[in-house]
Order: sequence, then structure tokens, then C-alpha cells
Amino acid sequence: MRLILLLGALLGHVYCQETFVGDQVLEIIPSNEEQITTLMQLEAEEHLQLDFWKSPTIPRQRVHVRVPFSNVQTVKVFLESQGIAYSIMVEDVQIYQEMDNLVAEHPGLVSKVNIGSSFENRPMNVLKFSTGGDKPAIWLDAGIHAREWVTQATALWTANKLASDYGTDPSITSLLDTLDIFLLPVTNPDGYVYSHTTNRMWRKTRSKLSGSFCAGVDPNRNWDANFGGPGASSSPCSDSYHGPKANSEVEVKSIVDFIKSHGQVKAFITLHSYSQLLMYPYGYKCTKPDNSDELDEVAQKAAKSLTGLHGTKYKVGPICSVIYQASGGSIDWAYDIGIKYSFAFELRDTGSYGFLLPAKQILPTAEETWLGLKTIMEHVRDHPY
Ligand code: BPX
Ligand code: ZN
Repeated sequence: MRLILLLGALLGHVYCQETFVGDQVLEIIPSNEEQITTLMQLEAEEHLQLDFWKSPTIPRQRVHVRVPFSNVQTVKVFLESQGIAYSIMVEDVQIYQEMDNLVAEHPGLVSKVNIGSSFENRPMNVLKFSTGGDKPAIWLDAGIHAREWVTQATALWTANKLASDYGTDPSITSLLDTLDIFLLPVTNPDGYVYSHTTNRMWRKTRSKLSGSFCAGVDPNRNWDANFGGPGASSSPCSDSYHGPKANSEVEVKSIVDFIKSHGQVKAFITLHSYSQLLMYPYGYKCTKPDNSDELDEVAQKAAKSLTGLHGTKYKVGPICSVIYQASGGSIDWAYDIGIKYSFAFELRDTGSYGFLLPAKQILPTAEETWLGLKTIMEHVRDHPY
């Protein structure tokens, strides 16, 4: 992992990124020629990096402009000082907006459940897919590690797939007639934003501890599953720092509380990248779980189905033997509280691009991953407990 981090840090500096997290789109309606002139002057200010989707033309004609996150306040203050009327057309150009759209388009199937707030106060919003009543449920999260960007994208694609194909795709229909699905696309929102704004290779949360200059805890070492054991670091500056105590991270604690209070979660699936692995417990020890034969059978079948689409090869097995011993991981916690179908995916690729997976691989990754997820979900549906 050290080598990966080093390479990542080097690449991060030369890699030119363009993202839209936190950007807003404003709708501005100029009321006279003078305001149009002001807006045209604004458009010419290159340092503001404004992206005019609809430029100013004549009074009363709408103007649409995307404002980068870092300049949103400046631009609003300026418009207000000039008495120019505006409204926020898109709150956040990326994931939060997509989640709201999905709920708006499928109100009978998709709802948004707020399970808490991150350290920096961003909402932890779970998409609930349910055809009514409280059914046994499947938990699926992505982006617990900030830099594993293909996972948040895959989660959102999956959300859209479930919502769009319910009622036409017989598998999705029968899954959602039997089970509820809870999907958390951005498990570590503070880290995710930080990986866009400041450090593309950020992995941890952004929590601050007194007594160290380093921020953040590895949220996949912070669960109450042999917390602090082998494969986790006690150094706050380490990328696998386990934190001061189990559940110290509000993002982890929020999920723990939600799952415990739900009481009927039958499967826990988490998406990481990269390495192309499908793993099951344990990570904190190298002994097999009780139902390891069944877990292996399901995982092999899921990987086979995934591979069938584009030929992407996956390795299957327990965390400890497939990758390394790691304590405090989420699926070990889930398994030990009685969620017997617990799996971790490591999505594409195997290291050619690593965390910097090219955009053209996002859709193929999401599509193939869905086939793996579906296989697991069908098994859960057909083996109630
Ligand atoms: C995944 C699930 C449970 C225990 C370990 C993993 C491997 C994962 C990690 O170290 O938490 C690897 C990764 O996805 O974070 C990629 N990485 O090494 O940065
Ligand atoms: Zn990860």
C-alpha cells in the first residue's frame, strides 16, 4: 500500500482534475440593460471560472451559470450588491442533486433517509428502495474510503438502475417485492469533498483529534470488530489509523445505530476499489466463519456473473487470505452482530490506473458490478433467515 500511496501522491500533482462537487447553478433574471452589462462584465472575469450555460442577452431573459464551489459566496454577494435577482437552480451539481432527482422521479419506490451528519456536518443520506411495509433489508454502501471514486459512481448508477427497472426487470421486481434495499452512496462525504478540492489521494475521514496535527481516521478500521488489532495503525498520521476508540467516527457510528435499530438487515455489502476482489469475513482473524462454504459459493457465483459481461476477472475469498489481515472492518462487524451475508467488493482495476480509473471505465464497472450484486441479493432473497 505504501507504494500505491507514494505513486498516488506523485500522480496527484500532475493529474489535472475537473469536478463539480459543491458547484451551484444560479438562475439570474436581469431586469434592465444596465444589469446585462454588469453580467457581461462578470462573464469576462476569468478568475471566477464561471461557466455560462445561458449567457445574458436581453432584459427578462433567463441566464444560467455554473459557479465553482470556491466562488459561490463571492458571486452571490456581488449579485446582491448590484440588486440583481437570482435563484439557486442546482444546489450541488453532483451526487446530492442526483439523489433528490431520483426520489422526485420515483416517489412510490425511493425515499431519502437521513441517518446523521458527518464530522463537517454534511448529511449522511441513505436511499431507501421499498415497495411498502418494512421488509427484511439489504445494506449497500460505497465511498467509505474517499479516493475510491468509482464506488460512489457505481452506487449512484445502481440506484438509478433499481429505480428505473423496477416493474420491468423481473429480477429487480422480485427482489424489491421481497426485500428493502438501503443504499448509501457517499459514506465518507467530508473525505470525498477533500479528495476533490485538496488531495485526490485522501482516504480517511476529516475528523480532528487534539494532540495530533494529522486529520482523519480510517473508517474501515474504526468498527467494533477486534478494534485496534492486527492490520490497523495506532498512529494518527497513518492512512490506516484506527481512531481513538471503536465508532469514534460519526460516519461509522451513524451506520451502526441505523443498522441496529432497523433490526432486520440480512446482508451487508460494501464497495471499495481497487483490486477486483470479492471478499467475505474475516479480516481481523484468519479463521473461517461458520457459513464460509455458503459465502464462498455465493461469492464465486457472483464473480462469475460479473466476469460474464466484460471479462473482468475477480479473486474470491476471505479478507485475510485474499488481501491482508485487517481489524476493525465493516463487514466483520456486520457478520459478528449476526448479518450472515456480509461481503466487500474491490472494484476495478488491478492497478494500471488504480484509484484514477479513467471515466470511460465507470459505466462498464457499474454494469458488471450490478450483476455481482444481483447474484448476492437473489441468494439473500431465496434464503430467508
Ligand atoms: C476491504 C474490506 C475489509 C478489509 C480490508 C479491505 C481492503 C481495503 C482496506 O484496506 O480497507 C483496501 C482499500 O479498498 O482501501 C484500497 N486501498 O488499499 O487503499
Ligand atoms: Zn477502500
